[in-house]
Amino acid sequence: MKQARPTPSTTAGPSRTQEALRDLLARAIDAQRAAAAWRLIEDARHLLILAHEHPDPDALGSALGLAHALAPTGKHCVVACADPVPANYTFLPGREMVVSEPPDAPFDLVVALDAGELSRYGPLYERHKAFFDGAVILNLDHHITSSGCGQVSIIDPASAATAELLTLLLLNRRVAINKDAAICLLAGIITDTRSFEFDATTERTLAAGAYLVGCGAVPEEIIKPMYRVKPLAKARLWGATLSQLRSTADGQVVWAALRRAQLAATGATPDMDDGLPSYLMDIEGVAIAALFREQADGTTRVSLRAAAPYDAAALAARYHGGGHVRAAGCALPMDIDAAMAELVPVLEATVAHAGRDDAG
Ligand SMILES: [Mn+2]
Repeated sequence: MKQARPTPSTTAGPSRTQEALRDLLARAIDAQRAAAAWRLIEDARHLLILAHEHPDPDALGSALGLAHALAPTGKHCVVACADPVPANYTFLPGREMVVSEPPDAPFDLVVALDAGELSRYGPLYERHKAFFDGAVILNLDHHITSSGCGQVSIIDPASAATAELLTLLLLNRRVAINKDAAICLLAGIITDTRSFEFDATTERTLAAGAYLVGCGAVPEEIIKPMYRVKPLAKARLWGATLSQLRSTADGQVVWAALRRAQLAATGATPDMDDGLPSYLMDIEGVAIAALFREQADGTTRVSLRAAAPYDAAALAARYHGGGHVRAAGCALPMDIDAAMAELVPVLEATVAHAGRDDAG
């Protein structure tokens, strides 16, 4: 037997849950800082809304979400980004309105989103430095390292995404979040938390997500194109690579080789290994994972992943590479078989030493 699901009311206004979430989220932002931000927005008619260069869905979703929410209030919004919208961001309504070169309009406010330094807006900033350096700027971001680049800057590291912060800001002013705005904002939250998985996810993040779902955004319509849909060639490439997967040290070290012949045979492009190192790392019992990629010039690139207590960056540094403790990479000036013969014993020795230390 199945429990009947409550059918959402379509005629009445927001549900009690929506109202409760709205009030909770509206109060979750510092009132004075929100008021300062709204003073800038209310004084402006023509807004230039910026997403940082090499945009992710949080940058673009925040920019488009703000534009969708402000459009009904009579504001003229142009969304700009130095780089084009990635082709797989099909879930972002209004992505076709993002420009790489702003029109010659009398902008009276720049809203800079998801980065706290103007240089992060890339060539767009470089080309119009004089304009941006003289512009009134509202800066919203959630990166703890951001210095802030606006007359008003709200840098809120407690937000898992700029889109979360923006949701609070809009609700603080009781600005209606229409369906298109909700989809864009939810896309920012979902992708910056990898579907609410990363530890930046808080109760408030989920509450903002819940509110946006209540506004008509559907998580699956973001998650599926972003994380699950893949080209056939990519599936074949992964299959070819994974079928040759090797392991040692009782499965604590795994590695795979991605050869150029596999790319040719599967019709895949080199970027289609994206996600494969993490996939290796998620194999049960794995402490260190390596993906060896044969390069056109006969050298080999290696992506390394490590679980605590191992340090991928330190391992990569031995070969003049770098990165983070959990994920790093290096390039070896030798062919792929020589690179595996060189590096795999090092990885094996790394876990073996740790094993001895445990025993000792
Ligand atoms: Mn972000």
